[in-house]
Amino acid sequence: NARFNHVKADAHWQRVWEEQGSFHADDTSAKPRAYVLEMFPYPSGRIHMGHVRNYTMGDVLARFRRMQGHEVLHPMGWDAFGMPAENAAMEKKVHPGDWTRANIAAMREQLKRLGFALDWSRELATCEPDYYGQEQALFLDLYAAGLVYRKESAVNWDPVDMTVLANEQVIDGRGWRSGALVERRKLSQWFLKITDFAEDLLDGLKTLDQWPEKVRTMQENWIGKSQGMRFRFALDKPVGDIDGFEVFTTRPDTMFGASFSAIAADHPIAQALAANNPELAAFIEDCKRTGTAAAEIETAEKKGFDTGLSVTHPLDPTWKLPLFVANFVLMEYGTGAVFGCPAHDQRDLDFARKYALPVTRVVAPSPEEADAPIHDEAYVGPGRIVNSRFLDGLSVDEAKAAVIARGEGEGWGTGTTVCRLRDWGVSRQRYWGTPIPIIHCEACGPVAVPKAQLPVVLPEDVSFDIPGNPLDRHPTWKHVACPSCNAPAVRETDTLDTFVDSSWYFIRFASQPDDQPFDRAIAEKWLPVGQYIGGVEHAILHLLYARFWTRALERIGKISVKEPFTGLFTQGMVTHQSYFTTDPAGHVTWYEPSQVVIDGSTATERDTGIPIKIGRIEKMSKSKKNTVDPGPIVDQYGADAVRWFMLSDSPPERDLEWTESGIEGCWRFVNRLWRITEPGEAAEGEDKDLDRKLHRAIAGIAADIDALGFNRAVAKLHELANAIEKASPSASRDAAARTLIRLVAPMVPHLAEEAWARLGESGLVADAAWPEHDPALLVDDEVTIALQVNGKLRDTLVAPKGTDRAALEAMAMASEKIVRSLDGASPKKVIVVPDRLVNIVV
Ligand code: ANZ
Ligand code: ZN
Repeated sequence: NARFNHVKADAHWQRVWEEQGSFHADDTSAKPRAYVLEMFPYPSGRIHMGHVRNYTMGDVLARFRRMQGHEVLHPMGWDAFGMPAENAAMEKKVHPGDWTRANIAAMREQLKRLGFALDWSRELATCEPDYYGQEQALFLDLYAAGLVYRKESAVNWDPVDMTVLANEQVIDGRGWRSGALVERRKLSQWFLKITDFAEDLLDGLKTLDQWPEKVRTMQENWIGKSQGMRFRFALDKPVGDIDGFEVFTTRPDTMFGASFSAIAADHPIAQALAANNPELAAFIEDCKRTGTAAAEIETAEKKGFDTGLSVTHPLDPTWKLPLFVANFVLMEYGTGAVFGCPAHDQRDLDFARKYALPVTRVVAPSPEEADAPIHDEAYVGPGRIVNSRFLDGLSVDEAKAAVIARGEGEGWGTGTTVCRLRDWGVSRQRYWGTPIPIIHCEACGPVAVPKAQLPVVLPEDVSFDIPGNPLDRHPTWKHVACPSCNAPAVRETDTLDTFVDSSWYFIRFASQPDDQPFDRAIAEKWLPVGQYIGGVEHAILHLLYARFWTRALERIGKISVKEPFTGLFTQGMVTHQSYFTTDPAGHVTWYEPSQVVIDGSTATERDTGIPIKIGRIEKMSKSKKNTVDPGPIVDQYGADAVRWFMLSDSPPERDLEWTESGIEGCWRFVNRLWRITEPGEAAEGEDKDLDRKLHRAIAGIAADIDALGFNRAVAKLHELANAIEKASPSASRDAAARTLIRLVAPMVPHLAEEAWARLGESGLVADAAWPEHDPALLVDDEVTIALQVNGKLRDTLVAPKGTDRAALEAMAMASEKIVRSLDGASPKKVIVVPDRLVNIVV
């Protein structure tokens, strides 16, 4: 009895919860609702410690809200489409569907063994037609509303594998599998009009006061709204019939620091010039090899081609600037053309140094630095304008306004805003994704698949023996009749970006009818998600796409929610020491923690005894082999010890280091809780000090869980457990031990149920109410208050120091002796002197 039998208890209570449907969310409940959601996992094969941490946090909150009397929706599902399944198909010759579903089954069992309070009746997997078919319906609704369109766009093309690569599959400009140099190709692809919502997505960020500041800033930067100016450069000689072009700048204040102008490789002027300039044509080809990602453009070497042409500076007709075609100017942004100011822009500076162009400072932090030379770093800080004629002495903002006013007055430029955000390209040339429900007809063009024909189901009989998209080469799947003219036509063989799948799963969790994506009324009862918890790696794309998709549905009248997640929390990572050896050639071999025996500060290989080096403490990852599989740990220590570990020590937003000694400590604490809550002979007598500690813990822990400060709650539980252990037998101690069970129930639910049952309490602790604290016990100092009627002392009461007038008056009125001496008379006036007396005048 001294030890908590986690093997028996875990299995038992998990079965009881399941049988009783304890965590089913009731759509029709009249209770206040709480929607607690953790980012659903990709079914990669096994649950990892990062998942365990994420889901434990959400679970504590979900269980706590239930105890507080909320109807809680806490669902789980699978983000089941994506490339790893196709890779597995290629490497292991297993069908992506079989691989994915087997992984889901294994991971579901692992999650169940952790005892999460999930409503499994709402489980969904995005790879099943009942999910993605509804997604196709939503896609068609957005298409009908003009929020989806098709456009030519560049992709990364692997010429050896003959396949399109995602940005993350391009490593140092080469295909990750083939090693071939990746090319840029243009393909017709589908886009969602997220840019239509750019302003609204920005405005919405201001309302998200329960999101980390950091995440809001990241989204803001990603949308990248900038104030600027567009103006025209006149060419000294026309190119064909083009005699000038527009540039976009966010720094019109630096106009007098200009030393060149540059256009993108696919700018019409560059294209026209290349027609009879093979050298330029070759340069343009070369530019295509730099990837499309912004990060790549930042780091790539800045290269240009001098066209020999020049443009006229709009503020001085005698001033000519050379015109380059440059690899760092993008056609997709602004106007695809810039003026370069090397002193105040790093890319321009790198470029100017390479091509020996002038560098003139026009912004100085102080008057003394007006002519301070610029070395390797452009000056991007604040200051006043220098070397700039009529702008000299103005601040940056004043100078911007002055140049815009001049340009608008003289008709060569206008002030504007632009966003860096691009429309969302959702086409993927992949098999394992949601088929895009479009049919291409030669006569009719792209035609929506009629809703009655949804879902467009993926064919099962596909092969991955040769590279490319299996949907494209499937013998029959794509050949269909045109829905509008009945002529032979072909299906779209692209599938949707998996970020589309995760853009609305939280709505489908709230309501999942068979015949439509969701029932509006029911979905709106649950949404928005009150608390969303996940990794910061999703801070930009997933959250932005989900916010967009929800707004798009709102715009077309499907739902009246705009912000899907009111509260967001991004948790830290689980880390572990890493272990390695290096051979004489410097080659590193990593060792799994289970292969290593540690003794003090030295480590050896378990089997061979060879010395091993102890590496850094870093994020658990397969490549460093420093992962710890939760499965065997749960077997050994039980779900509660693992959950407790996940909540202890580190603040939840920080990294948490997994250690063997740490989990052992947790296991010991779970056993201590088991002993503390052991029923005994009922004791008598008050222990005011313990009462006070208990009530402070109740209030403090509730506040901590509310604020997701799990480690603080854990610390308070440790303190309380200590206090109970030290206390002599008393009624207070019995009550505290009993209450402790409810306080730990969200964190260590199996132990709590077992202890609750052992005490003979009825029902489940999962269904019990969160204990109420007595505010009077939260303050140390108590004072005795005199209760008077017409100035005569009739009673006294003990109240916490600082109790307010209204509360004192209420307490006085509740005194039996006062009621008796009032004898039905109604008070004319009540005088309250806080901490002293209440005098009732009749
Ligand atoms: C002149 C200048 C001077 C600029 C200076 C910056 C600093 P953000 O703020 O990120 O939006 N730019 C404009 N269009 C571009 C394109 N298609 N490809 C590459 N660069 C482009 O960046 C706006 C700035 O990026 C613009 O302001 C322009 O350079 C450049 F001291 O104009 B700037
Ligand atoms: Zn047709």
